[in-house]
Amino acid sequence: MKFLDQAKIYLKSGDGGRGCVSFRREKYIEFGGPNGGDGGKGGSVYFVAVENLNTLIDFRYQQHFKAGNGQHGMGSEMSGAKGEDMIIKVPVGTEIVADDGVTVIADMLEAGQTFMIAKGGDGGRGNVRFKTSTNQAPRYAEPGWPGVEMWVWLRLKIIADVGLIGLPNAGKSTFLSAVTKARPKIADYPFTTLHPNLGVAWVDSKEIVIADIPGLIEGAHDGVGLGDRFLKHVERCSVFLHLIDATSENVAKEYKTIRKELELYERNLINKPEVVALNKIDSLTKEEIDKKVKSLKRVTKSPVYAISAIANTNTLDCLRKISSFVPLKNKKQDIDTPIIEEAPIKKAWSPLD
Ligand SMILES: Nc1nc2c(ncn2[C@@H]2O[C@H](COP(=O)(O)OP(=O)(O)OP(=O)(O)O)[C@@H](O)[C@H]2O)c(=O)[nH]1
Ligand SMILES: [Mg+2]
Repeated sequence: MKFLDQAKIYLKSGDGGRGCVSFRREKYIEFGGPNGGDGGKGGSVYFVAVENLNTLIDFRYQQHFKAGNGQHGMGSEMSGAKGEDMIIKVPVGTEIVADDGVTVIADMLEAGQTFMIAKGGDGGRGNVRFKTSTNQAPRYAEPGWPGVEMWVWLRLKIIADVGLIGLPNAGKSTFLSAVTKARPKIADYPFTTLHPNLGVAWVDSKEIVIADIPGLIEGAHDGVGLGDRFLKHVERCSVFLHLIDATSENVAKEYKTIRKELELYERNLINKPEVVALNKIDSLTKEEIDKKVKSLKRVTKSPVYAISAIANTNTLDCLRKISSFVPLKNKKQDIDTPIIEEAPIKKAWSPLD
C-alpha cells in the first residue's frame, strides 16, 4: 500500500430545499388556502476516524466530497426530503486543518470519533407557514439556505506507542522485523526506509504499536537527507527507542546528533521517555561492548541496552523496558456505533469501497 500523509480536499454540505408556494384547489372548497410545504435540509459532511486505515493515499484519487441537497417543498403541505449526509473515513491520528495550513479544526484521535465539519443548509419554509390573520393567502415562500463549502488539509500523524529513531543503518527496520510481524525493507545502505512502517509487538500480553521511520542525519531539520518531517509520526508516541549502530566509531557523538535533531524539530521531544539500544553487538567483542555502553551512559540518563536485532539478543528485555513506559490502552470504541449528535448516517463513503 502506498503511503501519503498529507492531502487537500474540497467539502460541501448540501443546500436546503426551497419552500413551496401552493394553494389548495378542490372542487366545492372555496378559498382552500395556502398548502406549500417546507424544503428539506441539506445533508451534512462528517469525518469519522477508523482504525483499519493508515494512509491518506485514497484522497489522491478523490478530492471532492459533497453531501446531497435537500429537496424542494411540495403542495399539500409535503416537505422535501433531507439531503444525504457525506461521511468521510480517515485514519486514526488525522488532523483536519483549515485552508491556511495552520489552524487545526479537529484532531481525530480515537476510532469511532465523529466530527461534523459542514452543516447542511436549512430548508426554506413553505407558504403555509406565512399565513396570518391579515394575509390568508401568502404568495411567497423562503428559499433554502445554502450549504457550506471549504477546502481542508488532512494531515496524518500516525499514532504508535513506540517510535524507533536513529541514524540510517542503525537497524531500526531490522528491530521492527525482529519483534513484530512487520516485514519492512532492510538493506545495508542509508535511507532504505522511505516512509513509516508500523508493527505490533506483544509483551507479556500487552499490545504495543511500534513505528519505524526513516533515518535522521545531522542537518535533517534543514532538509538534509530525507529531512525531519517524519518525526511528526512519532511525536505522539509514549516512548522512543533510540537505536545506535555499535560498529560505528563514536557512539556518544551519534547519540548526541539525533538528540540535537529531535530538539530542533520540537523542543519538548527531548523530554519524552527514551530507551537507548546499542545494536549489532554480535559484531563486537565483550570488551568493546562494555566500552561503548559506558560511553553512552556518560551522555545519557536513559536506560541503555546492548542488543542484536539480527540475532535477537536482549531484544525482549529491551522491549519490556519500553513497554513499561506505554500506558495500558482503554477499550476502543466500536466504530459501528459512532457517536453522532446530529443527523443519522445514511451514506458512508469509504476509501476501502
Ligand atoms: N550484524 C548486525 N547487523 C545488523 C543488525 N541489525 C541490522 N543490521 C544490518 O544493518 C543494516 C541496516 O539495517 P536496517 O534495519 O535497514 O537499518 P535502518 O536503521 O532501518 O536504516 P534506514 O532505513 O536506512 O534508516 C542491514 O544490512 C542489516 O542487516 C544486527 O543486530 N547485527
Ligand atoms: Mg529502515
